[in-house]
This record gives sequence, structure tokens and C-alpha cells, in this order.
Amino acid sequence: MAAPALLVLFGSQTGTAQDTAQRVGRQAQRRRLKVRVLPLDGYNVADLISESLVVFVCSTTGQGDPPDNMKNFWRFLFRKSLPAGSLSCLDCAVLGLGDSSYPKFNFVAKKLQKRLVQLGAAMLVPVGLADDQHDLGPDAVIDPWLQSFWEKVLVLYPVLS
Ligand code: FMN
Repeated sequence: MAAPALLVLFGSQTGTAQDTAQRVGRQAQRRRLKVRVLPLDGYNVADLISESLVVFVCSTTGQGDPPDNMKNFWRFLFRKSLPAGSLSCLDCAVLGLGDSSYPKFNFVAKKLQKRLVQLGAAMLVPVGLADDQHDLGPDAVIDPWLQSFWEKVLVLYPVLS
């Protein structure tokens, strides 16, 4: 099977999720994947149905709210009119950035993951819930999450190994 193009979409209020998305992009390049890294509202969400491999990196802001640069995407994705199987060709993964001192810890990533599954997408790995409160910072979750994501991608696309 040919290597897929990876799309990394991020929602970020203060830049952390954006930095993480760019890190995923660099890791993809090292694995010789074609990759695009874009803010969610900089991507035409209607095109998602024709993607094969997408990583979503999203923080939660306010009191469980999506960052400003993914608000249009959010509204579109939760339209009731979207058919249940519309993303059934999509392999994807969701990495959330949050802080467990807030009552709605990583609310956006959790809700996004549920909605993607509802729309038929296959989740390659369980949702990653990075936490600012961790003694080692968000990387304590992000590093192993990325490792298992890449292991899963290599199984699906052995051409990369
Ligand atoms: N994290 C959560 O898990 N839930 C929240 O409701 C939440 N609200 C926040 C509100 C503010 C004003 C700030 C500054 C942070 C909040 N966080 C919350 C933590 C951020 O999600 C976390 O710091 C994240 O790494 C920020 O990523 P970003 O820079 O990409 O926006």
C-alpha cells in the first residue's frame, strides 16, 4: 500500500497545540510522509471525507470551550444533518491539550473523538489527554502517545518502515 498523505489539524488558543501539531509534522517528514499542518479553521472541513489519515491536536480553553481557530469547524462538525457514516474512510487520532485543574478537563478532545466515531471514523489510538498539571508537563502524555500513534501507522502502512 502506498504511503498516505498525513493531515495534521490543530485548534490552539495560545500556541501549545500549534507547536505540538508542528512537531507531529516534523516527525512525519522524517518518516518520508507527505504532510500538511493547518489550523482547523484554515481547512475546508467538507474535504475531510476525502482524507485518509488525519491527526487532530486540540486544546480546551475558557470553561470547556474550543479555541477560536476551530470554532467554525466545531459548528460544522456538530451539524445534525451530517450522515452517520460520512467519515467512514478516515483513519484518525485525537490528541488533546488541557489542564486537569479545570472541571472540563480536555473537554474538546473528548467530545471531538466521540463525534468522529459517530461519523464513522476509525480511531488509530485512544484519545491522548495531555495535562499541564502532570509533574513532567504535557509531554508525559504526548511522547508515549506519539510513539503508539506512529507504531499504529507503520502497521497500517508498512511501506514507511
Ligand atoms: N484545559 C482544560 O482541560 N479545560 C479547560 O476548560 C481549560 N480552560 C482554560 C482556560 C484558559 C483561560 C487557559 C489559559 C487555559 C485553559 N485550559 C483548560 C488549559 C489549556 O488547554 C492548556 O494550557 C493547553 O496546553 C493550551 O493549549 P493552547 O496554547 O494550544 O491553547
